[in-house]
Amino acid sequence: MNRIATAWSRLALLVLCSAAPLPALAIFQNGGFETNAYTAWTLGGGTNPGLAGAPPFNSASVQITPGAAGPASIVGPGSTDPLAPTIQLPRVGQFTAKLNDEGGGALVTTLRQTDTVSQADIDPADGLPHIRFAFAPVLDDPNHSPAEQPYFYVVVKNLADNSVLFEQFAYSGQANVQFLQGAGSWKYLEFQNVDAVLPASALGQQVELTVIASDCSLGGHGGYVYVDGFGSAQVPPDNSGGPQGAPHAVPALGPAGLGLLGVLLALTALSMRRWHA
Ligand SMILES: [Ca+2]
Repeated sequence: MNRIATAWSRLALLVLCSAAPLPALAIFQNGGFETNAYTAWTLGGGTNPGLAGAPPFNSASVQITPGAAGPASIVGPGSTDPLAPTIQLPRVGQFTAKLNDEGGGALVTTLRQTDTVSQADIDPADGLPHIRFAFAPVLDDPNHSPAEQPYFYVVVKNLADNSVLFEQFAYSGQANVQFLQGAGSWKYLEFQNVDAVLPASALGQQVELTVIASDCSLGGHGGYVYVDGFGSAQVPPDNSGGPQGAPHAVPALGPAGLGLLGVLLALTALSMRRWHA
């Protein structure tokens, strides 16, 4: 009887072990905000005491004084932005997240989600995991000192060692970012597609994505950022009916003015070097 029982448990174990693994889900739940809510995301924030140090700013520059979270909303079909009239809303699908708002108060809004990088996040084109999304910052430009300006920041950290895998930063009016002129003193960028290539070692690791949108630190000027399409797949073309997949949202990427993406790629390369040295 014992031998039969053992045989049965071995068979059961064999069946269990040979069962096909569950297909891994691509990174980030509700990455497109299509629940018309911040389901699966954590909103937070506080107030902005000003950035630490001098440009170029990075994760060490970001300071948040604990307090109530800044505003956040979701924009839906038919939305327009009078401060940034050429932004196409919503960006992907029916809904797009809007972190922070037009008002001042030195408020900071943070958006965060932790997830595990899986095989489903590997792009067959290069065999590496990717995190992709689209963002469009709309920031008042009161011409304060750089550390006092409204800003946008996004970072992907590996939670195992808190290393920065990817980061992007821009403050309002930053000279090497090709901001468009919005209404009044507002500046903005049309949606930019971001493709963050993670190292192969990120596979199986927990990563934390954080997006921050901050007012100016002096309290009088607002700033916000639209974000959408978080995941590992290519961000689909927008709803503008324009050329499909054309990088029309990215301001001129000439070698003399690489602008935001050039700076950010350099920042990324720097952080990779720093953390993988
Ligand atoms: Ca969406």
